[in-house]
Amino acid sequence: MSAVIGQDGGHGHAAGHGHDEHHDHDHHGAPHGWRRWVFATNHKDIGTMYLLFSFTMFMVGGVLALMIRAELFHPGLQFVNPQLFNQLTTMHGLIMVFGAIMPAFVGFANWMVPLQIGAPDMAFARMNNLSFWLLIPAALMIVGSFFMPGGAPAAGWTLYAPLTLQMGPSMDAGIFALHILGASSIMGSINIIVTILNMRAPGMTLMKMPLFCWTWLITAYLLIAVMPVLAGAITMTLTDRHFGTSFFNPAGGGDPVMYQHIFWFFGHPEVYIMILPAFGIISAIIPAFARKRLFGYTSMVYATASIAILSFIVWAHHMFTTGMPVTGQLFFMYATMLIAVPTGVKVFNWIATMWRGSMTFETPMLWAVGFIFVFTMGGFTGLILAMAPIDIQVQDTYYVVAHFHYVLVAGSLFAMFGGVYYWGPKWTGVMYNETRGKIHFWASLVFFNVTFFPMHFLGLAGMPRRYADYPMQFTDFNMVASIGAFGFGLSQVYFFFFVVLPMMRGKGEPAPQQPWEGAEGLEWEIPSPAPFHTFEVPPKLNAAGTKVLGYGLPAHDAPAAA
Ligand code: HAS
Ligand code: CU
Repeated sequence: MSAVIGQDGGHGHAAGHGHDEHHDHDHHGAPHGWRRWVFATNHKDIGTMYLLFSFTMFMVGGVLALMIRAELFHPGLQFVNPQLFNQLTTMHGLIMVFGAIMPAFVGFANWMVPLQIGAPDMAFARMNNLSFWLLIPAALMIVGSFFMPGGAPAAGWTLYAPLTLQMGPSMDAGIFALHILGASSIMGSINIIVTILNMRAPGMTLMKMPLFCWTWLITAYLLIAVMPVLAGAITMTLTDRHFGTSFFNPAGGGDPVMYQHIFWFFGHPEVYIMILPAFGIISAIIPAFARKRLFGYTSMVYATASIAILSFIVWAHHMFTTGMPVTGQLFFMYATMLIAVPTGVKVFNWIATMWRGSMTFETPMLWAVGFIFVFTMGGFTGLILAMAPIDIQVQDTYYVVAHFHYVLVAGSLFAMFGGVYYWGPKWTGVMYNETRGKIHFWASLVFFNVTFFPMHFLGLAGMPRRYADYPMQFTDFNMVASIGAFGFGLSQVYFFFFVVLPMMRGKGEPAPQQPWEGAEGLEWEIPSPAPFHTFEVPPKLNAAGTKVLGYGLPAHDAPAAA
């Protein structure tokens, strides 16, 4: 981020910002001081802020997780009381989903979408600024809710009724924060859609666009479709709490199961909102280090769209134990299993891309290959949960906890780490230390599995989730999981101090314009670090849309000579 943190003030030489013989090199550089960030309208700066914000929230959510694991290290209550434990699990989920994973992917989109399509910035630069700065009050309200009377909300990240109707004022703060986060997400999504549809460089057709942009285009539509559904669910919760309605309050004839239907109609697409951009990052990394073009590009696009469309008809696989009729169970079971097909297409295409490639395993590739193994494992347990007779046995046990951490931590998060190592040299202008990157990867992979693999067996043995205590027979695997969790947490502290900070401070080998010889795409056609302004004049592209042949509008588009 040195280029955009002001070291060279974005005065990187002109090659990347569309200079031609008439374009002078002395364009205005990055503004200095706090104004640069508070009034940021540059997609790279806003991307940087999103990424740093989400890493901070990842650390906060991680501390809550370590408090949970400390308590669960041994049976009995040692550190927290059950009420605080319920607050910890609720806030860990809310912070990781809405504070860490979703903003991180918006950060990647801000940095990479304009660069990958040859656009000078996002379409609505000021709305982009607002999308980011809304996160701060929302985060302060969510984290601050621990210190409100009655403590933080303790109804699960799903904010289930009728529990939410019994919570203190922090529930209202949580609802307000989620409304703000939803508004931020919707604005971010509108920005991404308009940028991709309206601002691609001439010749960059949709079917030539990098898959990362495709996954985000589809994710953005998902977000716009489902964030209002969440807003509806939590607004009805608010009116039940304060305005005498009884949507979900059984005491007034309301139905808590209706809340679950509305929440999961949002909630399941939401989990795909957290994985589709990850698929896009993996689809960028694997071809680069296999030195082969992505296998089945078109089928990848259609598979992504299929996953998104199917995600609207599977929501009740989270509700198999709510007394659903068998016909309902059968429908949601088969519809959910169907999703394995397009997801499988993606996994097979990544494997086919690597097949007979000339592969090297620099750190980004380690994360990508690690992702395929552990995400697929999480996908398979998802399929197992999709089978109602099995789910009825393990619903609300640690088996579910294992599943979603394999797809979210080893899925979404591993892909993000891969993306930071892959695009970080372009963002900061320096290379990370390869040895340290490999230490971070292997420590994370090992400790992740030590933490969450035992949870499959705890769940199969019947250990319920969201309990502060458990009977003696679950002790061993909980101890193993807690040790793994602290190892995983320390691995991320290592990542921050030994990989992220040095890169942000420009400490490392200078990054060449093209650090990865097999990588293709417009982001590798500009200098490292990326100059403050890029593609101010539309680039002329090669047929594949991966190389810049020159700058300037195509003859027929050039404005008529004065
Ligand atoms: Fe999930 C619960 C089912 C993917 C996240 N999931 C959760 C929760 C979260 C979450 C956060 O059906 C807990 C929420 C809470 O707090 O209660 N999930 C699936 C299925 C998939 C899936 C079928 N989940 C994700 C992703 C997530 C995520 C991605 C976040 C990033 N999940 C469930 C179910 C529950 C659930 C139940 C409720 C459990 C309960 O009781 O509460 C699929 O998208 C996975 C597809 C991927 C694969 C692997 C790759 C495919 C390959 C092709 C070969 C496939 C074969 C199988 C051979 C399947 C390699 C083909 C078989 C066929 C039948 C076609
Ligand atoms: Cu689901």
